Amino acid sequence: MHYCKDCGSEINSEESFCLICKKNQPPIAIYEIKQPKQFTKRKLLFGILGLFTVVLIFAGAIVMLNSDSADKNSGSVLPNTETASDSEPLPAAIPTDKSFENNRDIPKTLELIQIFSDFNEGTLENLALSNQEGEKELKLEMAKLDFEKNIVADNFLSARSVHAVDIDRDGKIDILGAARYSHKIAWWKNNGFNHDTGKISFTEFTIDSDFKGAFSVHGVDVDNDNFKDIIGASLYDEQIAWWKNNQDGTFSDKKIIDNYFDGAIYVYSADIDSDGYMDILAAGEAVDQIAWWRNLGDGTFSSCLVIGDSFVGARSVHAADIDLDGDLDVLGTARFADKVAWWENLAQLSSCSSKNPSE
Ligand SMILES: [Ca+2]
Ligand SMILES: [Ca+2]
Ligand SMILES: [Ca+2]
Ligand SMILES: [Ca+2]
Repeated sequence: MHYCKDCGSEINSEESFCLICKKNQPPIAIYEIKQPKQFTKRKLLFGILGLFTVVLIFAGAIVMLNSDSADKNSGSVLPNTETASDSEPLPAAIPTDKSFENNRDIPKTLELIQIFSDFNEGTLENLALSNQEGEKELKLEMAKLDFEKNIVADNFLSARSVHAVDIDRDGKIDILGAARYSHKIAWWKNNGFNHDTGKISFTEFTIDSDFKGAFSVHGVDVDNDNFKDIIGASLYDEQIAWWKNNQDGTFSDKKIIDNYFDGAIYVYSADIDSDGYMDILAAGEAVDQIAWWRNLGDGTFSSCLVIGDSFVGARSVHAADIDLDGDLDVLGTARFADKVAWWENLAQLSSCSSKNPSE
């Protein structure tokens, strides 16, 4: 539809002549009256669904907020780290599941990012842990691993062997020693901590001062009276012997187990035959043997029983169940053969070397 620019009258859309003004008039405007916007069925459907979705989201948000509020007031005894501090602002994004993999806004638990240790003169100085931001640091001072020397005896000539057992059953560990050139077997009673000196004090008691070339000592309850007795090896006298604990801090005279075990240099004890009595084991450096003496239970022992022969320069002996079959096997070292060996306990042992006159 056209309109005359002078009188505003309608002009036929097919023409430009105004019937009122009687002259040609270009239209001053062209108005196009648009129809009211109509929704097609598809657009209407999407619109309804969209509105419904918005309503659902809004309703869901309200439910979540109510649920969160209910949890706060539920009286649950379980810790809730998210709500523990009401005064603190909540994180901007609260995760809806347990996956925090991509959410770097969530505070992380303490992470080990650095462990360093500084071994300085045998001392482990520090173990440090810190979180990722370095905000917290935990330092653990480790116990120093130093040792301080304390002299127990300073005139124990050619001291060769030491063992620690509670001789007098006072709950404090005492010390046994063997001195080759002093020919002595002795024990030092542990007197406990001395507040004046700041140290533990000991008192020496001689058990035997004529055990020639005393080379090895060991404390073991030979006669099952619950007091530790003493066994020893004499290199010069070639003896294996024991001293009974009289239960009053004194010991019996020497009791010979073997009077001729050539090069007796090391003594040890274990229940080799599992009869409840501690047997005696020894290394003979000159006879090149590892041997044992069965404890007969009445303070006496069997004759020497060889475990390892031709073990040149037998120097030490020990016992342990190496093959885990329930019995104690025997281990030994040979000084001149440069060997370490163990012998399986087969309960088939031969007697000692013919060098032993007791055989
Ligand atoms: Ca003691
Ligand atoms: Ca005893
Ligand atoms: Ca035994
Ligand atoms: Ca075994």
